[in-house]
Amino acid sequence: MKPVILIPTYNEAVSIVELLKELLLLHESIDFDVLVIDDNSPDRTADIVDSQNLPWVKILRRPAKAGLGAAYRAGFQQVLTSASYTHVVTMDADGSHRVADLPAMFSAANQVTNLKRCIVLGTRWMPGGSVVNWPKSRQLLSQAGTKYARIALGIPLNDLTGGFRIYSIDLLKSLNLSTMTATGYCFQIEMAMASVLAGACTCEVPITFVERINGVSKMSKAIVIEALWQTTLWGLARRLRPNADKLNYVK
Ligand SMILES: Nc1nc2c(ncn2[C@@H]2O[C@H](COP(=O)(O)OP(=O)(O)O)[C@@H](O)[C@H]2O)c(=O)[nH]1
Ligand SMILES: [Mg+2]
Repeated sequence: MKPVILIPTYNEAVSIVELLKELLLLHESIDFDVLVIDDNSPDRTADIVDSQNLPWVKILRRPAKAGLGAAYRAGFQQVLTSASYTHVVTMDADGSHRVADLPAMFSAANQVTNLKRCIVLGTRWMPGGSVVNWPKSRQLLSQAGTKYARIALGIPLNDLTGGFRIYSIDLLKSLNLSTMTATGYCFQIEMAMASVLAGACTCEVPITFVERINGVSKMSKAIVIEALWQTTLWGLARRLRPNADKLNYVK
């Protein structure tokens, strides 16, 4: 197993240094690379990552803030050009996704290694999963988002809006990433839907999500509206033209 961890950043100068410190400890026992995808953060997140001088950490510098979905798609395209990776991890920079949960997720990904298309979801809303220091309003929004997407899209998973995941390279290679439309956080819902359409083996691992200590959330009303609108459109499309989605998302 050789994973690469993709970490999108926008103004995460303090958080990313803390996260890299924790990843450095894990790197002593597990061989992985990191790709930080930075949208030209004004707080110079990318330069600060560079100054850490960690040979296993690379940076993809993008010209301007263009949303989480666009950042991840660019990161996927970059790592797919390398032949050395077996899995791609997606992880927030702000400490909400704990390094402590990674070993269990890696081991879940390893157990299904012979099933070539596979997605492991770090899940908050299942037995053993939890959320620390998130206001009740954010918890309700996240739970309602997952429930709505589950019903609208018929995806039998418990955390469709979370971004702590592992994709097998074979799964990512089987997807038409360029036809994906989500710019914001609903990219996570679109990826879960596309993975299920690609026939991926799915596995959920309970995680503890801890609200950030440093920096500020980039969540906005526009992101919530995009998610609601897109999910509704995807749901209608699936009902009206059930096979078109698969042709659109899966190569
Ligand atoms: N490159 C990039 N990263 C982003 C963008 N929006 C959010 N992020 C990153 O995505 C992760 C999750 O964002 P965050 O603000 O913590 O959202 P929240 O946890 O839902 O409040 C963090 O690492 C952010 O820095 C963006 O437009 N571009
Ligand atoms: Mg966060």
